[in-house]
Amino acid sequence: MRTPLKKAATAMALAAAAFTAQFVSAAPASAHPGADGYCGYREVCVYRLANYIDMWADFFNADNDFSDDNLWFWDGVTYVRGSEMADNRASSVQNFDTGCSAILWQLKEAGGINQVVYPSAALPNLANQGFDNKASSLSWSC
Ligand SMILES: [Ca+2]
Ligand SMILES: [Ca+2]
Repeated sequence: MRTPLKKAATAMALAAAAFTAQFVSAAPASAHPGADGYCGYREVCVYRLANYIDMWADFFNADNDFSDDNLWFWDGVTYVRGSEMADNRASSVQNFDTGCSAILWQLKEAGGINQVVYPSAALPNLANQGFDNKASSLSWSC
C-alpha cells in the first residue's frame, strides 16, 4: 500500500490545524486550494455532464464539502473558474491517481452512500451507478 506524500502531509497538516483550532478558533471550510481547472496526475475530476464534458472540478486532496468548490471550464484560451459549484452536480468522474481509490460521498464529510472510483478508473455516467448529481464530498483510500 502506498501513502502519497503530499496527501499524507496534508492530512497531518489538517490534523495539526484541528488541534490548534481547539485552542484558537474554528477555521472556516475552504475550497480545495490546489484547484486550477486542470485535471492533473493524482487528482480526481468530477464533471457536470456524462462523458467528462461541460464543466468540472479538480481535487488533489480529500474535500469534505463540495459546496465551496467552483466548477471550471475551458474558454478556448485558458481554464476559467465558473460560478456554479460542484455540490450535487457530478455526472461523470475520472481518477488520475494510479495508486489510490477516490471515494465520492452523497453527503458532506463523507456521509451517506458512496461511490468508489478505483485507481486510474473512470465512470462515464454516474446515473449507471445510481449516483448522478449526488457527490458532495471526497475521500481517498490508498
Ligand atoms: Ca470544498
Ligand atoms: Ca489540478
